[in-house]
Amino acid sequence: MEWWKDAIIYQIYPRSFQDSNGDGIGDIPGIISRLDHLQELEVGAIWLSPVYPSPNGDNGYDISDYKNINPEYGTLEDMDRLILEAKRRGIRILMDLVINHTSTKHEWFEKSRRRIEPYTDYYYWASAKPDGSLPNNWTGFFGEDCWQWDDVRGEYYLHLFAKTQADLNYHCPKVLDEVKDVLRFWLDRGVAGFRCDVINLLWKDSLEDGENRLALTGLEHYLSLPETHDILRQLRRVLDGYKAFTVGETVFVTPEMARDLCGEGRQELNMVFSFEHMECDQHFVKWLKHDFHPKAFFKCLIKWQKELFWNAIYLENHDQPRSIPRFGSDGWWRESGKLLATLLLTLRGTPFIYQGQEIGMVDFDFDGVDQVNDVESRSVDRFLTAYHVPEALRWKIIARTSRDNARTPMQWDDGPNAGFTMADKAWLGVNRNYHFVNLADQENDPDSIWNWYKNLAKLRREREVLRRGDFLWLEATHRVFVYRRRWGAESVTVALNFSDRPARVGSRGTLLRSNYHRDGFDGRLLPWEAVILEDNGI
Ligand code: ISL
Ligand code: CA
Repeated sequence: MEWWKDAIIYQIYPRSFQDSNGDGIGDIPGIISRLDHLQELEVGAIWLSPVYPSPNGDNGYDISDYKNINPEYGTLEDMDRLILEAKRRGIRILMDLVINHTSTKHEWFEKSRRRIEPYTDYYYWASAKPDGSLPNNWTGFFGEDCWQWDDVRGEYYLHLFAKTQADLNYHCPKVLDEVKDVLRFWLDRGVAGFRCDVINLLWKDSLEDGENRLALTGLEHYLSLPETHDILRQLRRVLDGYKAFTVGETVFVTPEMARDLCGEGRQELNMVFSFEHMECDQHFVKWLKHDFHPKAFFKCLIKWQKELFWNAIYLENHDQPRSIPRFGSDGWWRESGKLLATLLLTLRGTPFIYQGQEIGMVDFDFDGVDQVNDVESRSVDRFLTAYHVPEALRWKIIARTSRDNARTPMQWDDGPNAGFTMADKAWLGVNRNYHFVNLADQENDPDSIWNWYKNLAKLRREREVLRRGDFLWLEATHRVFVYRRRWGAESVTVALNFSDRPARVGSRGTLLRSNYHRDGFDGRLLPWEAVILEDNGI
């Protein structure tokens, strides 16, 4: 079986993981110094959010040089050392491949805006409509329009994300050659594969107006088009030479679209990050949240478990608020943190743990938008201000949805700045709760969230059924989720109580794990209890 079907993958947001030189910014030597932590968690691979040179308009998702390392994070030699030191611990490195767009500071863009060949058509350039309005009516991912005027070129360029992120034009064949070259550059250095940023948006079929939508007008002109599949198959040919792995970040995908992107035999991606389960607490767009209803969440997970043979499983990443306040309960922090860990590590697919999740980190404790760095949050704040939304409401919306909720520095211990940096101040505010949410404390506490993650990682390694077994749901009510994993003669049932009240389930069996101290299981679950049962005689 492919290594990635057995592995747990850990996502690092380098800026916030570990600072080694006291400038307040996480870096590669810092990551190297923490590899033992990841080895203890039995991590098989690390997905590194971008570490390339970048003016940080979107913290690395705006790349200005694909073949180098951001000096804030270190050097190419540091990167080589990271690959080597990780390998010594049985850990592979996955790079973030951001090829829908580059930074407007990239040399390609600088040349394209000056019409220097062969770069002239590397981006989507267009002039205003005859009436002087923008080239089309599309709207961007960060809540604003997606055309920016460039004085040098005398045209507009397309940017589906921030205006410093110009979309690459794959109608120009040279662009794909460049990307293949980037792949080879990193694969030759020993990386095991890539997480591919917004990979289902690469191809824009035309720049015509889109049908008006509440958000993302124009989507039908670029969402998972056949030419994008062609591009992925071409990239796969390069990747196959190295037996490399890819997981695609794919926005707005249905299970059917996902199967076309990562189904066996498609020769495209190995798995995708889908978003549907992350959208079940929102109306239309992520900024309009409603209460979390566990049942809708369970139904969505069931649908994806059934419809896809294998996929990426995740509850957190650098774009999403933390999972405990969102799907669990602050009041039952420890119990619900362990329950969510149980869900993540017992569904079928490859689990992704996001830094800090393994110690139950929660959302930021900022007081106002001036403490927020996230380009998306700032853009949304401008958008809401333009619509005269009062400040208090703006802050409420942003505090609940900001991507910075997941980007505060990793909480290693209860020393200054949580052990993240020796600087007086970290680049982004450290959560003041680090005095009681930190790794060092949890290492000494057998009942900690950290020890629960470790324990489940071990169970997953020991029990093939948890990795390969098929998935069958047994109960999915407004607060209880029960499912079974089966592999040959092995059968294990997982029962989760997503509520502050006791609950009952129909399943019985020999107790393998509970996030409470108990000897046996009679069908009664305590608040936020998670149990794993060995099924007898099924
Ligand atoms: O934040 C989001 C999820 O709610 C999305 O709108 C997000 O922008 C989208 O998932 C794409 O994300 C990826 O590409 C962006 C970058 O800002 C994100 O950090 C990255 O994960 C542009 O490169
Ligand atoms: Ca640093």
